[in-house]
Parts: sequence; structure tokens; C-alpha cells
Amino acid sequence: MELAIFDLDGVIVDTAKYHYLAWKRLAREQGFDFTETDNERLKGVSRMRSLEILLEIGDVSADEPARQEMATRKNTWYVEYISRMDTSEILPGAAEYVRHLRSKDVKTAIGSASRNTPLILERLQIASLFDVVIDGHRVERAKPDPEVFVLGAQTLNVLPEHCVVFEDAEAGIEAARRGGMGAVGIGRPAVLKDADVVVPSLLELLTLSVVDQAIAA
Ligand code: B16
Ligand code: MG
Repeated sequence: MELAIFDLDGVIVDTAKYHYLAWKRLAREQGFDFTETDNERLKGVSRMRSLEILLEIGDVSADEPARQEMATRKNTWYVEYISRMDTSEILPGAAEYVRHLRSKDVKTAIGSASRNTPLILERLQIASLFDVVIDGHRVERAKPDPEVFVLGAQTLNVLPEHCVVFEDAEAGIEAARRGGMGAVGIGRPAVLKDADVVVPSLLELLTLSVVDQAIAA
């Protein structure tokens, strides 16, 4: 592995709960309920596709200007929530594992669908841990298209076969596969069936690395 590409939401930080609160608020305004189970369908999915799914669930029709307005309103609420985040919300082992890889001369990147990536990295104070950040502003095609990961690899001049993607969403695992990269699933094996390996969180990988180092010493 020459380059480790990390998805952001669900791998480095759990912002899904804030997306959920903001989408739920929008659904309530539209007169229907939006559950945590429904929210699972939005993980790793772009903002506008998320809105489409939400409106399908509520059986609400809206024209394009109304959709744009709803997406903007939801994002305003979401930004209010994430603006209050701090370093305590980095997922267990995540920053330490990224630092560990960097100490082994592995390059590191973020490959996220979120257009709020810069704000999140700033709040968590971890922007300096990544050689490049590719987010929703830089790509035209959402995961499972591999564009976000391929762009990261190209920017750092690394061949896809030397890249490993760390992802919590099925669409992200498929994107890594289609980009010719290794795929580590973060979450449940039943959901992330196409990953090379699945672990509950980056903490397990950090622990394994520490054990490997101790054995080698
Ligand atoms: P925004 P990831 C994704 O981030 C989230 O998982 C998904 O729920 C969200 O809709 C998407 O970002 C867009 O986010 O509205 O902030 O641009 O998992 O690719 O890091
Ligand atoms: Mg994710």
C-alpha cells in the first residue's frame, strides 16, 4: 500500500447522526416521519440523491427549484450542528491509525462525497494528516463511480493497484473495486460484502499494527 484513501463520514467521524437530525427536521416540515432505518439508505449518497430518496419515502413531489431550496435549508441546519463538533468526535483509533500509516511513509488522502469536508476537517483539527483532500466539490460523479478515489490517486501519482480505500458504505466499496483499488470495509460484513476485509473500526487495524510491530521488534 502506497496510498490509503479514507472516506470521511462513517470512517473518520460519525456525522450520520447530524445528517439524520437535519433530514428528519425537513421530513417533519413536509408532514411525514423519517426513521433511523431510512437514514441508513442515505449513507455515502450525495446530497441531492439523498433528498430524492427522502421525498420518495414521504411520497412528496417537488419541482427542481423547490428541491434546491429544501437541500439548501437542510444543509444550513446540518452546518449548524457540525459547527459545534470538536476533536472528541473523531472515531476511536482513526487519527492514530492515519498517523501510524504516515510514519510508515504511506501517503494519505480523503475521498468523500461531502461538500462540507473542509469544515469537518477544520473542526476536528486533522486537515494536516492528509496529503490531499478530494470532496464533493471536486467530482462530477457520485460513488459508486470511482472518480473521487481515482482523482486522489492521480493527484498523488500513485497507481490504483497500490491504493487501499477505507469505506463504510456499500457504494464506496463498489467505487474502490471499479477503480481497481483494495477495499477495507468499516462496519458490518453482512453489509460490506464486496470488501477485501471488514473491521468494525480503524481502532482494530491500529491494534493489529501495534501487535505486528511488537512481534517484529
Ligand atoms: P454533504 P462520505 C457523505 O459523506 C455522507 O455519507 C452522506 O450521508 C452525505 O449525503 C454526503 O456525504 C454529502 O454530504 O451534504 O455534506 O455534501 O461518507 O462520502 O464521507
Ligand atoms: Mg461514509
